[in-house]
Amino acid sequence: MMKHKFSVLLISFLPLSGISFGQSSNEYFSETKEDLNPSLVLWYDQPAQDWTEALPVGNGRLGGMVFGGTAREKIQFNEETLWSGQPHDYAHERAWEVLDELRELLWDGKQKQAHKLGNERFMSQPFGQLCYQPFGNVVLEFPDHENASEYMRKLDLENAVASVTYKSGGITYNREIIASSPDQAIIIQLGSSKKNALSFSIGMNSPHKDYDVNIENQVIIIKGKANNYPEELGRDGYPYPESKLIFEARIKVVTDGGEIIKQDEKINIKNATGATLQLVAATSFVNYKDISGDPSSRCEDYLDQLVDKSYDDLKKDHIEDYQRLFNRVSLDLGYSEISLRTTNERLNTFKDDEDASLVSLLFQYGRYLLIASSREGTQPANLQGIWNDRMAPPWDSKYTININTEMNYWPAEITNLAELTDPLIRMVEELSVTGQNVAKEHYNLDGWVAHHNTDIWRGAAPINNANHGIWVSGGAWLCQHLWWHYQFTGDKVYLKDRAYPVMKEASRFFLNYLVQDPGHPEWLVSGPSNSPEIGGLVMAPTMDHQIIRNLFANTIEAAEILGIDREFVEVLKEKRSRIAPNLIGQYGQLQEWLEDKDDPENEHRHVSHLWGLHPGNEIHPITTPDLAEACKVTLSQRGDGGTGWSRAWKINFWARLLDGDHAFLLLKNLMVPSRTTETNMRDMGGLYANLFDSHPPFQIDGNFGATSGVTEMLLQSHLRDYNGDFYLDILPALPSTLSTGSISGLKGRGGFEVSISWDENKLASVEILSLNGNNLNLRFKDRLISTETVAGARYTYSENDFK
Ligand code: FUC
Repeated sequence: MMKHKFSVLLISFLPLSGISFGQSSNEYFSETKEDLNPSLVLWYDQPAQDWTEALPVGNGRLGGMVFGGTAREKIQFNEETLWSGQPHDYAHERAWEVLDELRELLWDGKQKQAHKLGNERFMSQPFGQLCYQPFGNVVLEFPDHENASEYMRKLDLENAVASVTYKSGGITYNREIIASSPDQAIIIQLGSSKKNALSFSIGMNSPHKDYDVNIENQVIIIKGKANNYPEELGRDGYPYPESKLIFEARIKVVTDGGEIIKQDEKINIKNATGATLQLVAATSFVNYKDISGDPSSRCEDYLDQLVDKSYDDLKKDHIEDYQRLFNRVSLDLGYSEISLRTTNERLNTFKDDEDASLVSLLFQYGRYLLIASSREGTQPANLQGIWNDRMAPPWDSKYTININTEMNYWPAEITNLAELTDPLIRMVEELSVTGQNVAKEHYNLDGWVAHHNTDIWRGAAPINNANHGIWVSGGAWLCQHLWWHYQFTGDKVYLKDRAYPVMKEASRFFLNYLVQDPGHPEWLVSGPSNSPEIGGLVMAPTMDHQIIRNLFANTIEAAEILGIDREFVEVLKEKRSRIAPNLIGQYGQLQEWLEDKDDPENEHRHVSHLWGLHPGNEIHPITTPDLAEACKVTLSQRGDGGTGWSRAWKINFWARLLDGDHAFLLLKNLMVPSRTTETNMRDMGGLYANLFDSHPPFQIDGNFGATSGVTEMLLQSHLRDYNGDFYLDILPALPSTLSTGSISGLKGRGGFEVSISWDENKLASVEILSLNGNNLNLRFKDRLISTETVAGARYTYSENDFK
């Protein structure tokens, strides 16, 4: 494994003594690159040309992409509820009439006929779901600023502030952009180093067909109606529900000196010293069944709340709110001189220099992006978080739940952002309602089920094509996140009132859905379903069995904790014990299906049958060494490439296999510049200049998967002892490249906050804060410390304390 090429240049570890990364507004104009913390700032010396170079801000509901132009600044923005369509039930009436026939066809080896019948009789109506939409653009034009020097734009993750500075005509101009959650607005602050030197125009437009722009006093208003679902994306004759959402955005302009002049659809500012632009936006969306909201009154209310607030007040409240979440975890992997280059230069050479601070930056960027795209009360982060500039976005920028949405939330609990799972938990609760009708119409069963995608209308029926759309485990997989939230927080009221009822109904569906396998009558199998998205419709894909086993186990444990549903628990236990087991095939690989038909040459991006290794917990090198070995064989066959999210998942797999260096190899394979912006399944994943994950094209899951993967190298907590107490596995997969560092504030299952520092692969210290007073099992390199704990107490150990 490569060593730090620059280890001699290592300057220091955080906190960097004597260097302050804080910045007050008067220091602003003199900032240099040495002032920027390389683990917490993305920066560039050129404006963004492409959207994937622009820098994202977000408050969970509103998202903005800041291009940072000098003569022309563009901030492309989104509001998370602006989707095409309207409330819609996608279930296909009486689809269940062909269910038995589908199973028979598959058992008879007639997959083609099964696909045909599935597509004719079993699919969602329409065949696809609706798409997320861009909202608009704020355009600022600065006459005579074409020739700029000393240009810098950056995104500061410590404060969640995007900014631009440059000189033009001897004057320094600066801009800051924040997306405030407490104030529900995107704020653009503009300043200049000379009094009355700031002149520019402000305009706003939208990519939707049906909208208009008006100016009232100092406010630009756009009102419109969402476009219909793009026809070029429609795939069948069944009409896509017409778009019904209306929207409105307003920009209020407040200046420091100068004049405000209205001109056509723009506002011109002349000779000001500074200006604050307050952008608010809303749609008529209330919830997945109700779109009767009034965007005008919503925008008015948002602006009213800002009336007495200065930019400094807004910024202060924003930073306080953001840091309450962000500051819970800090990661220090050291840095060197090369870390002081622009972010795009650092990305270009990471493969060779392995600059550890770029790893910390990517890790924290994932946390930043989650805070920016998923807050209590908002929609969950979709395939692009909340950032989308396309009317026909890739995969509709919706929620693909056969890996992508779940990956978005992998870092939430473990990196101490538990409350950010609220939107996901609510989405699952809503799916448990819409999924009931799908269970009825498609399977004639009680309980609920969701297939491989959902949208803002909470579609749960199988979409796109029978060969991959008929996949029954989407809802069951999502239930794992409901259970994790309990495991990390210990919140029994939440377990009883929210998680358990949803998990129980999901389990109820599978109890009667599983069927006996004709070849092995002792086994229960899933089907018709598929191993995402490979091999077509089948009976008995391994992944389904792992997910259903996990769902049943969690439901059983939840019922036992709550002391309810004894008989139901007995039935679950009995059925669970009969679900087809994991099998090892002819090459020593973990079988993807019940038949031993894996192709060792297949490098498909999905490696779904390793779900039991991660994010599941039924395969572990210590408890099931043979299966863990088989996972290694499978991973070696699939290779170390793939789309962005596929590489990110493999970081997590290798970390779970306790192989830190291989996990780091996958991280390196993700941390390469993406070679294309277009949709291409081939080996072209990586990162864009703004460190957005590239599928390609941009898809945010890989960012979150990377943050989770780095965490899994440093702390794991899914293994349990005979009493059910968790092991906190300290540095279980530490890559040799990251041999020195520290992390604070990670969360472990059972209610523990964990801080670790290590030096040249030796554990310097581990500090545990016990939140719930549970028993503590610490594991470091196969050595153990076990102790009872008191809630609120801290426990500190070093390597020598482990026996
Ligand atoms: C699944 C994946 C694709 C893509 C899409 C959004 O279908 O197979 O690679 O990530 O979701």
